Parts: sequence; C-alpha cells; structure tokens
Amino acid sequence: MKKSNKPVLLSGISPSGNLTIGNYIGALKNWVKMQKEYDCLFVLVDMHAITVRQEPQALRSRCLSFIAQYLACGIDPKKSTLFVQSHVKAHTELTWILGCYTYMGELNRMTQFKDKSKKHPTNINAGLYVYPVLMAADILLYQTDIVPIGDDQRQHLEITRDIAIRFNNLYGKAFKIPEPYFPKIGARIMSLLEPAHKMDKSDNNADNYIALLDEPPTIINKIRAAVTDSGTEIKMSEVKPGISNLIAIYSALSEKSLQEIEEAYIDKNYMTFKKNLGEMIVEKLRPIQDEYQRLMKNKDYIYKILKQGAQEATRRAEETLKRVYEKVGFILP
Ligand code: ATP
Ligand code: LTN
Repeated sequence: MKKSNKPVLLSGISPSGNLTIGNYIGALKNWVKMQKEYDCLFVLVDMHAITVRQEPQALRSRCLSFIAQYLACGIDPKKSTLFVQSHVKAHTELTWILGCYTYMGELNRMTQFKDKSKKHPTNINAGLYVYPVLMAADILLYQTDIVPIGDDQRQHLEITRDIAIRFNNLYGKAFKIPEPYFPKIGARIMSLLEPAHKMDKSDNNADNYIALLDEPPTIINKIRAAVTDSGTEIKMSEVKPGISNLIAIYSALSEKSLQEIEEAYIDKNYMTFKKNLGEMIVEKLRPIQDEYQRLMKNKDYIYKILKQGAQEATRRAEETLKRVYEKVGFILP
C-alpha cells in the first residue's frame, strides 16, 4: 500500500567513487525538488556497486557517507523513503524472476556493460551483465510512475519497460510501466579535462570532476584547469564542448538560463568566467558540506533513518513480490 495518492518516484545512486556535481545536477538536485509532488523512494544501490571490485571497509564507510550527503543535499526522510538496496531482500528475489524474462540479446546491447567491461577487462563478471535486471527490479517492485535519471541511464530504463511489458502481457498486470524523467539542463555534465566524456564519479583522475565534498581551493583550482576551447567567446556551441559544459554547470547551479549567462559574459574572458564559476560552486556547496559534517557526527540518527526506510520499503516491495510469485505459479508459503 502506498503512503499517499501521489505518483511514485524512485531513483538510485551506486556507492562507488565520490558523489560529484554531475550526480547532484543530474539526479540529487531534482530529487529534492520533486519530494513535494511525488511519493519518493531513494535507494543506495550497494548491490550494483559490487559489480566492480570494492574494498569492503571503504564500501561500508562510503555507504554511510553517501546517505549523509543525500540528507545534506535536502532529502527529507519525513517526506521520502530513503534506504539501502541490500536491506530489502525483495530486490534480489525479483531480479531472479525478471532474469528469466530478459533475453541475452537485450543485455548484449547495453552500452554501460560494454563501457565497464572495457574499463575492467579482468573482471567482466555475470553481475555486471545482469546489472540492468537488478535495476529493473529496483524500479518495478514499487509500482513506480517516474524515474529521474541522467542521460546515461536511458537504455536501462527502456529495458526495464520492455521487461515489465513482456511480463504483464504474459500474466496480466503485475507492474506499472515507469516513465523516465531527464533534467532539462544538466542531464549529462561532462568531464572537466575530457569534455567528450561524461563526468564520472568513479573516474581515476579526480581532476575530471568536482566532488560534493571537495575543499574550496580544490574546487577553484579544478575549474581553473578545466579544458576550454580555442576562441574567447562564452557561448554554448556544439564545437566548443569545454566552455559549453561549464556554462551548463553554471546554469544548473545558479538557476539562470543559458542565455542570461551568455549575455552577462558577452564582453568577459574565460578567466573571469571560470573564477566566478568556481566561487559560485563553492558557495552552493558550502551549506551542503556544513550539514554533512554535522550529520556525520550523529551516525545513530543516520542508522535510524535507514532502519525506518528499510521497513517501509520492505512492506511495499513484498506486496509486488507476492503478486509476481502468484502469477508465475509458485505455491505461496
Ligand atoms: P559510476 O561510474 O560509479 O557508476 P556515475 O557517475 O555514472 O558513477 P551513478 O551512480 O551511475 O554515477 O549515477 C547516479 C545518478 O547520477 C544517475 O541518475 C545518473 O544518470 C546521474 N549522473 C551520473 N553522472 C552524471 C553526469 N555526468 N551528468 C548528469 N547526471 C549524471
Ligand atoms: N544504474 C543506475 C543506478 C540505479 C538506479 C536504479 C537509478 C540503480 N537502480 C533505479 C534509477 C532507478 C546508475 O545511475 N548507474
């Protein structure tokens, strides 16, 4: 049973690397805004994280740190359900079932699988391959209406819909068919030094991203060193991916339109723009970082939120799982 009549929103982030302003702009910032209108579930997908080798102690502390960063960004546990994927067993249980309704041909097409296989050639494991099925289970368990994600997750949402439609066609309606939601600006924030690639929180080179917890001087230096293109104009252009990316970051964080920014910097140079952008990011992140430090001093509070979140999510997920077990023909215990 749902908490309210609001449409259900679900999204997830995996506890790998460092949360970046790419994750903030593409995901977290929108989650915070959408909490009012939607019945939200936010999940830290730790089981997705182990598709890439993780150091156990580091993973455990990163999970706690990510939850504190979500809360510091404005996720409100009174409005939303915040939980850890491995705390709700229905996620792996539904993954098995959905795996039996997913074709290898479909999984072979996933670009994230191809990219991650290239990046970790000695660890192309079966978990990495069925990653999209686990993501489909995350979403379908909660009868989700809308999934806010960055552009890189488009294909995973499509396969989720395909699996749900296939299952519903076979057995009658078991799942709501979810819709993706992409931010208008910032659905794909690019790397600072390699603007042809997306900003990635697991990038080996930390100069490619701004982490939410970066110190002010680090932020200023990273923006100063960001690749800009030849020419002097501060203007969005397909042939100027470096400066276009910085303008998009400015716009997404300041809530100013791209045009307003271009007009404000019409007679200014790259150096001035970068200096202002660096300072603006520092100011935007300061309250988040302060709140983060406060929360990390009170870990019992964080554990309490996670316990409540897991209970609520389990209750809801079990309803869907039971329906699915009935439909496929299992005897219920
Ligand atoms: P990893 O390589 O560790 O998986 P990631 O940066 O791709 O890291 P995810 O956990 O996969 O991060 O993504 C969490 C959310 O942030 C997703 O909704 C994703 O689409 C969004 N996101 C990730 N990177 C960006 C980006 N550069 N721009 C906009 N949104 C992004
Ligand atoms: N694969 C996603 C993270 C993720 C997710 C989800 C996002 C796992 N489960 C469910 C939305 C809904 C990623 O961003 N890499």
